[in-house]
Amino acid sequence: MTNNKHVLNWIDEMAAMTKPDRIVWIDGTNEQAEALRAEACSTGELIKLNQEVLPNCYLHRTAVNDVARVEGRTYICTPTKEEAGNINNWMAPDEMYAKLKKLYTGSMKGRTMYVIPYSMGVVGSDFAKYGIELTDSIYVVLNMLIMTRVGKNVLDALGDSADYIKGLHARADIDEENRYITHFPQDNTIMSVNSGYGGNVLLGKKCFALRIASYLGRKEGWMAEHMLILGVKYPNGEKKYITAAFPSACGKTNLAMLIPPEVYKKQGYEVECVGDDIAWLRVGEDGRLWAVNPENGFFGVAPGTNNKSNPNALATTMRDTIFTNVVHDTKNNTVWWEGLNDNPPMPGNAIDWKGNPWDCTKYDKKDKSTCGAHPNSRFTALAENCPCISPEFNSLKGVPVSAIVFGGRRAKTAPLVYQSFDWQHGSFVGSIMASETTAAAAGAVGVVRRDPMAMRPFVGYNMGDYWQHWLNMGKKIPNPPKIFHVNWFRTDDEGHFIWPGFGDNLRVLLWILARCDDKVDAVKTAIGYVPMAEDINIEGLDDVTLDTVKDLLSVDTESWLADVENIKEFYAQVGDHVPATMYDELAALEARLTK
Ligand code: OXD
Ligand code: MN
Repeated sequence: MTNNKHVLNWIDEMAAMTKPDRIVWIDGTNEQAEALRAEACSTGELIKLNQEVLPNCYLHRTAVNDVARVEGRTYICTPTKEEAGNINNWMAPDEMYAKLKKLYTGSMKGRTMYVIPYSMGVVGSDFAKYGIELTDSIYVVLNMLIMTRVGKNVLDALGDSADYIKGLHARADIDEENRYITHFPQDNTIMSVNSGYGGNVLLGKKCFALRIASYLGRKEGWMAEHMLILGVKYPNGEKKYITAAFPSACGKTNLAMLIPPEVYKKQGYEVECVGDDIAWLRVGEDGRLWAVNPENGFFGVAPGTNNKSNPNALATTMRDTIFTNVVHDTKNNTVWWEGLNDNPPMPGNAIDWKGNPWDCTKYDKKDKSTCGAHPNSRFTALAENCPCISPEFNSLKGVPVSAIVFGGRRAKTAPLVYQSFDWQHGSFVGSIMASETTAAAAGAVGVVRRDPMAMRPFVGYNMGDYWQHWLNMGKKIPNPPKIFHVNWFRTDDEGHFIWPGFGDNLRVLLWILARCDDKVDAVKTAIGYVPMAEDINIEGLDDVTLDTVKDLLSVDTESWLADVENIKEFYAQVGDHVPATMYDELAALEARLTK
């Protein structure tokens, strides 16, 4: 499919090491994909689901020891440890290459090596970056065909260039003890071994589009962020775009596809999804920041997805989808997961994510081992099948960003929404992002995990340098987006969520966009600009009064001062690359709180 010597030599080298029986090039055609699906069904790697209810949908189960990303075994292999920083695992490139060589050698004997040429971003666009993934897993091939743009046109666009990301994935023995997800940013190389789980093996996603891309972005003057992208369409047809970063399990996919509350729908408001996980951001010729979603599909968490939480995601999964580690309803040959509906398949008709008969009557919410679907079970679905996919999804130049929103899961500290004073302060707000786990049963507040810009596991270099890159970018954007922070998860004293969330989050997004247009005032507080309670529209909300909103917007000095101490500890952990500017912002926050 190509005469590119760089590509051919590298594949020869990898094949000489892994020793596959056959090499198959993936051309992006439906005929080839169909043949691979049939082959995977014949070996049990995939189960073909009810084609009338779920056309072109399949079920896959991973090994039971291989169900999630493994941050502890994810490495950034820069020449020095300092470049990778304290937050990443690091190993010297030579040492890691030597270790991996042993694991890869002969690992594809008796297997087929698939060559997947893929693009992150629309092929030929300014944003696009190309990759080639070599893998011995049909599951990976079929997922990559959904999550990225795959085919011969990628090789044509690459031409004779050596400018592509090399990715080698081998399932080997799915041995946890020898599982490695490794990145060599200086070599444009990703190597993953002993896993078959999506986040570890779909190398275009976290490995390339975040870790390697963040490294490239710093070098080349752009940004790769763990952000959804959505468009709000106003009744007059005008559109504004927001990107938002939340730690995993804070509802990014739900926000990206939200359905406006009735009062807004009636007026003609619409929300369009551009992306649910990753944004690549560049400064446009017009001086604004522009965003594209480099992916082509959604790798979403299944449990909790239902007709109320995210009808658009559910609709997206109704065709052309690969489900991983959900319940198999063998009577209807369909799938089920916790939180889908109240009708789980009955004992005798249900196989759990491990492949064992499942008895839903024994399900106990507090005991994860009784789940039918793994809590991290997934759907891999095509973006183009999403009912609210933005017409700009395939745009070559992306969409202009009005607002960047950071968020976390905080029981008390963070108000429903606040605006940073400027880009520099906004970067600081991103650097202190955090989520709390609540031990609901005991009513106790759990641990705070700092997750700067939701990028803690995804920055391909030193976290302190990454923050400096944010500060530098602010100086390069003549007309930068405004930066906000939201918290949908404030609770009352009994631990109940106060804000309804889901579609009603649009009410907050509209305040944010009004601020971007200088159309609404705000109150200046120690942490930033907070809305006046009456400016958050609560029309049509039964359980939310003006007092509730006041409560949601309150800033509690005590808990913020406690947070400042926690931030100091975290900054110390990030180490001596933390920009002095961030320490200045932290000191300024503390001073405003104690004034
Ligand atoms: C994801 C994650 O899968 O952030 O998107 O873990
Ligand atoms: Mn993610």
